Amino acid sequence: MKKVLIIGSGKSGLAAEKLLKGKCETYIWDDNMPLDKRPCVEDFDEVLLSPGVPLTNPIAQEAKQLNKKITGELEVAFENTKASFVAITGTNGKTTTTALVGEIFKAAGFDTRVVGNIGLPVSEEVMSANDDTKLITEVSSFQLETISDFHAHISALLNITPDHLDRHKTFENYASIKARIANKQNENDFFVYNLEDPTCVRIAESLKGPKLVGFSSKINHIDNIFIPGDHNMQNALAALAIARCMGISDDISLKVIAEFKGVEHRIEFVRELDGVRYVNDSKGTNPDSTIKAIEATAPGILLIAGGYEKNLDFTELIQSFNGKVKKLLMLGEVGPRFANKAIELGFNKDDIIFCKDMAECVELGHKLAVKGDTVLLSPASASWGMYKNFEERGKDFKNLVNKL
Ligand code: UMA
Repeated sequence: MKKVLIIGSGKSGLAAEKLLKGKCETYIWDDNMPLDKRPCVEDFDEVLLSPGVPLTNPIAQEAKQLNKKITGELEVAFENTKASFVAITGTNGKTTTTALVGEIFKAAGFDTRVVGNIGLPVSEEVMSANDDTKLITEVSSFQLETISDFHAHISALLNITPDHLDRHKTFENYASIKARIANKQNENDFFVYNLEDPTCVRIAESLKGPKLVGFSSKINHIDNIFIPGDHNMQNALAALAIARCMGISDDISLKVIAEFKGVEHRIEFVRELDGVRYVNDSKGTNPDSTIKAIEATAPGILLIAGGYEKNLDFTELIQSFNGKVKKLLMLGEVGPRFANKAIELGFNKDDIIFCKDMAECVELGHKLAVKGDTVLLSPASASWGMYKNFEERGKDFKNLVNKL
C-alpha cells in the first residue's frame, strides 16, 4: 500500500486522511507536534501538504531532495473523484463568486457542492459525490502550488493583485501560480477571465487548451443585483459566464443574482447604532480587497486595519482613502508599518490609534464615530497571529459590536 505523509492537521489534512483511509497508509505530522513524533520522510512514497504549508517547509524540502512526490489536498481529492470541477481563483471575489455560482448551479438542478478555500476541503465532499456532481471549488494560490494533474472543466480567473508575497515572493511568481489553474484544460473546457485585468488577459492569451470566455464590467451590466460595488458586478458577470459555459439559461442565473445577499465577512452590514454603521469586512485580507470595501463605503470611515505581516505594499490602499477615512484604528504586527506609510503619504498622525485588541478598536470606534460615520473592519492583512482565521476575527468584531 502506498504510504502518504500528510503535513498539517487542520481541516485539509484531516479530510485528506479520511479520504485516503483504506486506499493508502497515512501518517499526519503537524509542526506543532513534539519532535520525537517527527516521521522519517524516507519511509514514505508521497508527501501531502496542507494549503497552509509552504514548499519551503523543512519536510517538503527533505521530500524534494529525496525525490518523493509532493502533492496537496486538492490534487488528492481530484484523483479520487469522477465528479467535474468548476475551479474559481483570483485575488479577490473568489468566495463570493464561488458561493453565487453554487446557488446558480443548485437552482439549475445540478447536484452541487460548494467547496475548497471557501472553508470546506474538497476531500470532505468527494467521498459522497457521484459522477454527475459539480464541485464548485474556490481555489487559492496555496492549493495551486501542489497540483499536477488537477483538471477543471471550467476554470475562472477573476483578477490578480499582490497578495501572499511573504510566501510567493514576487508578483510574477504569484501570477504564474494562479495561471496553473488552467494547466490541464483542453479544447472541451472553458477559461473564464476578466478582460479588464491585464494580468488575467496576458495569462488567457498564453493558453493553448481551453475556450476563452472574457467578461467585463465596462462592457456588460446586470440591472438587478443586490450585492454592492463594481467588484461585485464583476463577480456576478463571472458567475453568469460560468453558468453559460455549463448551458444554464440566463433566466435562472439572473434570478439568483438578483436575490443573492452576499457572503458573511465580506462588506457585511452588522448594525446601526446612534446613526453609526458597523461593517464587517474581515475577509479584507489584502490591500486590494480593502480598497474595494472603502470604494463601497460612504465618507466618514473609521477603519480598523492591520494584522499579520505579509510584506504587502499599502501605498495604493492609503492613496485610495481620498479623504474618506477619518481615523485609523491599527491592529497587530503590521500596524506600525501601515501607520508609518500612512503618515508618509500625508495622513494625520493624530488620527492614528494603536489598539491592543479588537475590543479596544470597537470601543474607540464607538466613542469617536459621529452620526453618518461607518466603523469598518477591513484589515488588508491576514488574521494569523491574533486569530485562527478571518472568520474568527469577523465573529469577534460582530460580537463586540452587538454588545455595544
Ligand atoms: N502547519 C504546519 N506547518 C506549516 C504550516 C501549517 O504544520 O508550515 C499546520 C498548522 O499547525 C495547522 C495546520 O497546518 O495545524 C493548518 O493547515 P492549513 O493552514 O492548511 O489550514 P486548514 O485548516 O487545512 O485550512 C485550509 C485553508 N487554509 C490556508 O490556506 C491557510 C483554508 O483557507 C481553507 O478554507 C481550508 O483549507 C479548506 O480548503 C483559509 C485561508 O486563509 C480560509 N486561505 C488563504 C486566503 O484565502 O487568503 C489562502
